Amino acid sequence: MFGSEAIQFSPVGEPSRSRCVRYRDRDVPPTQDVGETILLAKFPRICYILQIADFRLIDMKHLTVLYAEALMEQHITDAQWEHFWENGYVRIGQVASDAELADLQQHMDDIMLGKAPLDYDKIMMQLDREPGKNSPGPQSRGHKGATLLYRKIQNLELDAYFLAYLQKPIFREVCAKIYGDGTPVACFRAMFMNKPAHEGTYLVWHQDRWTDLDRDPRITIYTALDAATIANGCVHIIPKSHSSLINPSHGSGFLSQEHIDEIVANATPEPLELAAGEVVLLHNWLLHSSGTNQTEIPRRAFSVCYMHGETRSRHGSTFNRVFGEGSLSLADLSMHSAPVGAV
Ligand SMILES: O=C(O)CCC(=O)C(=O)O
Repeated sequence: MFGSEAIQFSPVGEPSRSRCVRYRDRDVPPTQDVGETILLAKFPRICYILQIADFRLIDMKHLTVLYAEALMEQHITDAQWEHFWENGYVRIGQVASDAELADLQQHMDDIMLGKAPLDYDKIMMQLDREPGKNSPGPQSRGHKGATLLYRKIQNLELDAYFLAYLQKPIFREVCAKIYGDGTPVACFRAMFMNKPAHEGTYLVWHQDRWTDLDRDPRITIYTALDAATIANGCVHIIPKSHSSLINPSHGSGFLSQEHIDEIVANATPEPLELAAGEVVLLHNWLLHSSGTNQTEIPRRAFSVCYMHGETRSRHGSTFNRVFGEGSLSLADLSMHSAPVGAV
């Protein structure tokens, strides 16, 4: 994984790809102001924790940041996994730092307002209301105007801020648990779901599975970008409903009215109220639905469906790998501005 040359930071050097350290498949740019360099061989435990080859010379300040991050890394406990398997979901708390969360919130608005350095022709964007109609607009690529009234935005793995977030080590750990260690993982969708203030569209009860795929994705990681409450249209779930498919012939796992009358009416749906930044792991077959926003606080969320990297689409859609060989990296995004702290 690591080259054989020693890494030495030039005292005047700009961060450059050739000087980047690879840390868990990600390029980590060196700090700009270079301090003392040290020989990592003197610190075998640090090398072990960071998975950095010990023949490297590395900037001391940079190393300290990496080390602190590695020690603070979150992990999912056995009790949380038990909860997930039994109930089809589990809360894992906030993963982004407060600063990262603020960046994601701001950046999401910038994307909607057409101000982000993105190739908008590659981003699927859907308005919550099509102008002149009382229903959502088409789900198609391209910017549809500078407004915060978007319902859904997809392909966010092509955005540097959201890619850095969705590739966090704890999410890799989740995927390894679900699909097996070392299994390549692709992103079925990296999606913004929004209930704009005083707006929003009812989302019918469904399971997240698609007949277009040759196998079902099994994990969605859902991050609230704003506090989600009943009043602003949080997701509702039916715990323990993930053990079987309800309507396998529907292309997107939506339930029919008969299923809703029979299953949902006899279940006890729970509102998934979340704090801003809070993350929930959702089994893809967990029944869920969401309402509209009765408040002036938007209900923004970022939802990533991770699937086995070899999943194929019957209609020829292609997907980006996000973990394992051939993964998308920040360096692959031609028009990106690297997020602060996104190492
Ligand atoms: O955020 C919502 O309202 C629904 C999101 C959803 O259905 C999903 O992430 O699969």
